[in-house]
Order: sequence, then C-alpha cells, then structure tokens
Amino acid sequence: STGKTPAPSQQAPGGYDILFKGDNIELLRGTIRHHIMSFQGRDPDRAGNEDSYRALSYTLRDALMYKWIKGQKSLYAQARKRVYYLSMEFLVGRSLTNAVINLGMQEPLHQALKTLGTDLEELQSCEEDAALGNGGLGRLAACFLDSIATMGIPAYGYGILYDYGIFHQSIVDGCQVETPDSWLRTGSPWLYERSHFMYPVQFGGRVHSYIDQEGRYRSRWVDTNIVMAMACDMLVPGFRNDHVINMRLWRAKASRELDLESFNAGDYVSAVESKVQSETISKVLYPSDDIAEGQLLRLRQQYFFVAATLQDVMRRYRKTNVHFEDFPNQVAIQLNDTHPAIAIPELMRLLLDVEGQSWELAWDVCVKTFAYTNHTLMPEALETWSVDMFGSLLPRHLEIIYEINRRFLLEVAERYPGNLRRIQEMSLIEEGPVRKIRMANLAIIGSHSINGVAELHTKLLTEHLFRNFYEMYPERFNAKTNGITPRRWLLCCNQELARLIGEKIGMDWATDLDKLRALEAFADDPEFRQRWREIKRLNKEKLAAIIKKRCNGLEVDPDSLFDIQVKRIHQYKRQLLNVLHVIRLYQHFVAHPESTRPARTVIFAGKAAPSYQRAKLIVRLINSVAGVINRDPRVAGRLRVAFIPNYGVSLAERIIPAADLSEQISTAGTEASGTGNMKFALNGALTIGTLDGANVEIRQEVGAENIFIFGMTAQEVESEKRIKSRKPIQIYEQNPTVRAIVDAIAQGAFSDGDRELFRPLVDDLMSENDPYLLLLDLESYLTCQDMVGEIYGDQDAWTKKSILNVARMGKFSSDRTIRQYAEEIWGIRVE
Ligand code: IMP
Ligand code: B1N
Repeated sequence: STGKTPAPSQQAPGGYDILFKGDNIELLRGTIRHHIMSFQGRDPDRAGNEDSYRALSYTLRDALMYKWIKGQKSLYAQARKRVYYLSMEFLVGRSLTNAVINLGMQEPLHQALKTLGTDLEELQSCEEDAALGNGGLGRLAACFLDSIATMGIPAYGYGILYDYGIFHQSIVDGCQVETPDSWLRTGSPWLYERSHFMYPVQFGGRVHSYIDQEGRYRSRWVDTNIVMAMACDMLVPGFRNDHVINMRLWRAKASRELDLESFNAGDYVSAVESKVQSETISKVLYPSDDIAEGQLLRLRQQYFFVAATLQDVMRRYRKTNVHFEDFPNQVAIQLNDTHPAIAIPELMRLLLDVEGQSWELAWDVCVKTFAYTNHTLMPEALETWSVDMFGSLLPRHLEIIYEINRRFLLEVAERYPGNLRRIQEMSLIEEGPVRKIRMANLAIIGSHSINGVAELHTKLLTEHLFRNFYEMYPERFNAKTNGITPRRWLLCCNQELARLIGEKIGMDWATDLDKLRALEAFADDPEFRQRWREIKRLNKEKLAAIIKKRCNGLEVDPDSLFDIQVKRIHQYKRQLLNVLHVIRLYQHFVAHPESTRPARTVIFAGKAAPSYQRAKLIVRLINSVAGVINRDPRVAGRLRVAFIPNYGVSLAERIIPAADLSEQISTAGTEASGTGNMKFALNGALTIGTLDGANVEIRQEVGAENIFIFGMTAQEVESEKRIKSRKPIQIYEQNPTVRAIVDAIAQGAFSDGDRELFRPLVDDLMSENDPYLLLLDLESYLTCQDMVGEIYGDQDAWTKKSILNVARMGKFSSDRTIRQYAEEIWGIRVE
C-alpha cells in the first residue's frame, strides 16, 4: 500500500467528506503524498518536514475550499445579509494546528503522519507566522474571524496582504534590532492568489464637474493614476462545523494601462519603475501600535484596500439587487478603528458619481451600513490627515468630506445655536497652521454605531474624547467588551489542560465558554488540584527550554513563580514599573539571604516601534537589569530575569500556558481593553493589575479575592493629574525603598556606572508631569507583589484561585463578543 498515492479527486464527488470524516488514514496519507508530488514536484519517498508541512497544508486547504464553496452556494440561495470586517491588520499567526483541530482531524492525522515518519509539532514548526498586525487590534480581528466562522455568520474579513509583516526583533547587546519579516519568501500554502479578481484603484487626478442630461450637477474623478488590487484569500475554518469564512487580502499590482502608456512613449525603464512604485503600496505593515502615522504611503494603503473592498462588495450586491435602498439590509460594514474610515466618503462617491444616486439617499445608506469600533483613548493614536496631502491624493473625497461637514455643522449649529466652541470641536476639519481631517469625527458621523472595546473604555469615550458626539447621538454609542477565541487560546495552545478539563466537564466549553463554570466543583478536589499543578509545571518546563535556547543559554527554574509581562513595549503599559519591582526584589534577596519569599522568574517579551526611542530604552533597561541579576551568584536560585526576543502569536501560544502571574499594569484609563489579560487568565495565571480596560470586568467575573488589584482608579488618575496632591520627589524622599530602587538605576548599577544611559527614564519617573504616574502607583504595586509572593507560598490556595479564574472566564470568549456585534450592531440573528 505504500507506493500508491490516491488523490481525493479519484473518489466520488464527496471525496473530501470521506477524507475528513476522520478514520481513513490510508487516504489521508495518500493525499499528502500526492500533494508532495503534484504541488512541490518532489519524490514523496524522499520528502522532508518542509515538504510534508506544505503538502499537509494543501490537503487541509482543499478540505476548507470544499466546505467554503458549499457554504457560499447556500448563502446565495438564502440571500442572507453579509458582514464585512475591514481591518488594516490581521494577526493570524500559524494556521496548521488550528485547522487540524477545528476540522477534528488530530487522531487520524497523528496516525497518518506516524506512517510518514513525522508528527504535527514538527510540521507546525515549519510554518511562518502570518504576522500582518502589530498587537491587540490585529489579533482581535483574527479572533473575531474564528468566532464568526464557528458561529456560522455570513461574513468576510478584508485587509492588505503585506509582503512584510511586523518586523523580526532580535536583541544585540541589550538593544532591539529590527529585520524584515519576509514571510512570503517561499510562499504560503494557505493563500489563494486570485489573479482574476483584480480591481483598479485610482489615485490623484482631479474632479470634473458637469451638468447631466437631467440638468443635475454631477462630478467625476478623472485623470487618475491606477494601481490594481489583486485578491489573495485565506480561508478560516469554523470549529467542527461546515462553516468556512474568507479573509480577502489585497495585493498591489501595477496596472497594464500604465505600462502601455509609457511603453508607447518608448520609455521602458521608467515604465518598469512606476510599476515598482505602485507595487510598494502593499509592501510593508506600519510597525507602530497605538500611534498614528501621518505618512502618504499609509494613506495610500488605506484607500487602496478600502476602494478594492467596496468594489467587491458592490459586485456581490449587484448580483442579486438593483436598488440601493435595500443596501443596509444586505450589507453591514464594521470599521476596525478609523484606519478604513475612508470607506465612508468612498461609498458616497460610488453612490453619487457612479450610481447616480441622490445625496440624501447615499448618506442614509452610509450611516445605516457603517459601524465604527474605537480602540484607544490615547490622543497620539487619533488619526488626522493634512488636508493638502489628502486633497492631492483623493481630491473627490476631499470635496465629499467638505460637503458632509457642511451639512453636519448646520445640524450642530441648529441644535446648539451660537456655540462656536462646539462647532470647532466637532468639525471634520481641525483648523490651524496645517489644516487636518479628523478621521474619528468622520467615522462617528458616518456610522450608526460607535463602540468601545470594554465597559470602562466606552464610558471614558462618552465622557471625554467623544463627549460632544455622545450628547448629540447618545443612541449610537455602545460597549462591546473584547474577547478571545478559546480554540486557539486554550484548546490548541494548552492541549494538556484542555484534556484535563474535558475529562471532568466534557468539551462543550470549546463553543460555549460559560460551561467552564462547572470546574468550580473541582476547585477543592486535592487530586484535581494536583493534576492542575502538574500541567502548569509541564508547561513551565517547556518554556524553560525555549528560554534556554533563545536567551543565550539562560537557565530558569520551573519551580519558581513565573511572573510574565508580554505585550508591545509602551510607556503607558508600564514595563518600567515592573522593572522597578524586579530591582526591589533583587535588592531584597541580596540584603536578606534568609528571605522566605518564593523564587521568581520574571519574563518579558514585546516589540518596540522602531522609531519609539523611550520604548527602546526600556527594552535596553530590561536587558541590562537581566544581565546584572542573572550574573549575580547571590541571587542564584532565587531570581532570574528573561527577555525573550521576537514576541508574536506563536511565541505567545507557548508563553501564556506557562504563566503563574500575569502583569496587566497600565495606568488606569489608558489601556482600552487588553486581550492578553484574558488569555493568561484562561490558562490559569492569576492577574496582578490595575483597574484598567477589561481588567475591571475580569475582577467582576473572577471575584476580588482571586485577582491582585493595585493602584489608582481611572477617576483618581484623572483628578490626580489636575490637583497633583502627591509628587514623585516626595515619594522618593519619604520612602527609602523607592529611593534605593531609583538610585540604583540613576547611579549606573545596570549600566556599568554610566549615569547618562538611563537618565531619560529616571527623569520620566521623577517628573511632576509623568503622564503615566509610575511612582504614584509604585508603593501600592510593591505591596501587592508582596501579597502575591505570600499567597504563592501556599500552593493549595494558589491553585484554587487558578482553577476559579479559568472556571469564570466564560464572558471573555470572542463568541460572546461576536454574538453581541451580530445582534446589536449588524442586525443578524445568531441561533
Ligand atoms: P463571490 O461571492 O462572488 O465572491 O463568490 C464566492 C463563491 O460563492 C463562488 O466561488 C461560488 O462558489 C459561490 N457563488 C458565487 N455566486 C453565486 C451565485 O450567484 N449563486 C450561488 N453561488 C454563488
Ligand atoms: O486594541 C486592542 C485593545 O485590547 C488594546 O487595549 C488597544 O491598545 C489596542 C493604531 C492601534 N488600540 N489602538 C491600536 C493599532 C495600530 C495602529 O496603527 C492604533 N491598537 C489598540 C483591541 O481592542
């Protein structure tokens, strides 16, 4: 039987049904071998893991495509409303294991791979992460697609296929070094390039105004440059169902017309040059998280993917409809932050200029179709575009925005007569030396729903950032607390724990996370606790091996408390506060060799935006502190610090299951939600955190006795910033512990005596205007950490809390989040 490689096409039309019913190991094996031959052009008898990884991926992809086509046919037959999730980022990570588990194929595959002399883990490690996002916002989009597929909602993700995802980070002499992430170098077996789905996207040019046959004033956008958008699709499988959804990512291609023009002029080289120029649009993901980039290329990226997406939306709509009144009943468009907000004037343009509709109808359709999710309160993340830049790239859209603004401000003036300040604040245009378009204002005015990503975040939005708009349109604002997919973030990444849970309460939790509640019954069961601890210990051993490999042979003790902060490096996330505690522990252990505090391994990982100097300096400090501590024999066996390079989705999948303590310590009122906080708690880590973002709701769910909360509340932060009742210098002078920590950095204890290197960080800490209030929260943080140490000393108490955390995480499934979006925003009923 070994030499034969039957392909499923040789089977009856239901070939894939047979293949993935599960137990046909021989067919599975044959299909993989067939793909090695026909897709890779290799001898199946001489294939390596790389070949087998690709062949297996193609095999699974076939299965997904088969299901997808079936699903699409029934979707068309039922004429159901479709949802379009527009996002500049999709941080998917790897697809292989997730596909295997969602298709329910682990067992037969395990057998089949055994006969091929390999296993799933080996093959998985051949896959490059699809890292087309920066952090939380992009990963949220990926979790949403998983939930949408699992719940069978007719939806699509739309974004950009970047040639280069988020940069690769390495640490050289303690500093972050970035290198390009050329993840498509060898091609991804998960992508379908659909060269027949190509749309022209216009840039530049001018507006031609004319009177049409009916005497109406009309406009047309002419003399533009054209770049083509080619569809590249990645299929996302639902969990153990027949639903598959499509993520369509656009790739820029030079247009033929453009080539021809220059060829005719005889200038071959500049023809090729302009081809390269237009293809740069989808080259690279902008690597800043939570900071707006005012670059022209970024604006080109945004319009490029929005324009292509709306053409696709229109094409599909037109297959079954003629009138546009019905558009909002057939189409919902969710804007993932303001990055795709140009979709609003673009849909206006299509309806007005191309379809000849009236302004009133077009605007009504827009508002009913669009919904906007805000992800941040940080002022530096609010997008604005200089009117000049915008107008030269998108002249017709600028006109439309002016007209939207004119009509809107009339409404405002009518509602609030004589209130000039309000008009200025709410205008789509920010006046000043450089006039700017405010994309958040545009997104609000053009949407029927504006949501925040956690309760607190939404409350702060309505009270501060968007207060004027909230007063005018209170019914448009709503909260949708973020969530995470329990498939990737428990079932796939922590298979041992998932199995143990399954043994006790069954597997229904995978699609109904509230079912985890049943675990509460075992929280006091000594045998269950024991097995719970053993699994955590196993995960810690695995992480210790990774640390040894990636951190220059650093050895960490799996019996120590794994205290972990992994996320983008940002001042507001306060990795520096964590470092202050590490230094405090170091000084404590050196001064008190008799100390009974538990040994700790403090683990950091995260990328700093390449141009964010402070964040890079923090990376350097973490590594310098790690270097000093890890080399000091006085704290051997008590304290270790690791910075694991190149944090990303697949590394997170290995770090999070190994955590005892999850650090969620942003200044209250700065982290919109956080989703890492949820992933840790779902994997049995206890949280030390502030009352910020979704931490507030995590405390509500797990109970105050099962989480370590410290520091000022958002309200206290707000008033403290105004009245400055306590100054960092006073805290420094009055508290010798604080002084010793700050002095150590200032005096060069972690920089070979160099007092200059980290001075900017010390100055930040000591500044009366520190916006993140590190010293003001430090004492509370240190006290709270002491409590963590004490409770960790009581392993039974700790384990119980850990079990209860997992048992009470039901709310944070992205299935719940998506159900709310579907029912409350998109107008789609979910069974
Ligand atoms: P799209 O929605 O046009 O992108 O097509 C997606 C898939 O849906 C196609 O590959 C077909 O399998 C299916 N499909 C497209 N149009 C129709 C239709 O009018 N009726 C039934 N199925 C369709
Ligand atoms: O979005 C996540 C939240 O859980 C986080 O709290 C929030 O910080 C994050 C510009 C952003 N907000 N804003 C961004 C990303 C890229 C970019 O170019 C802004 N990311 C967040 C999911 O809701």
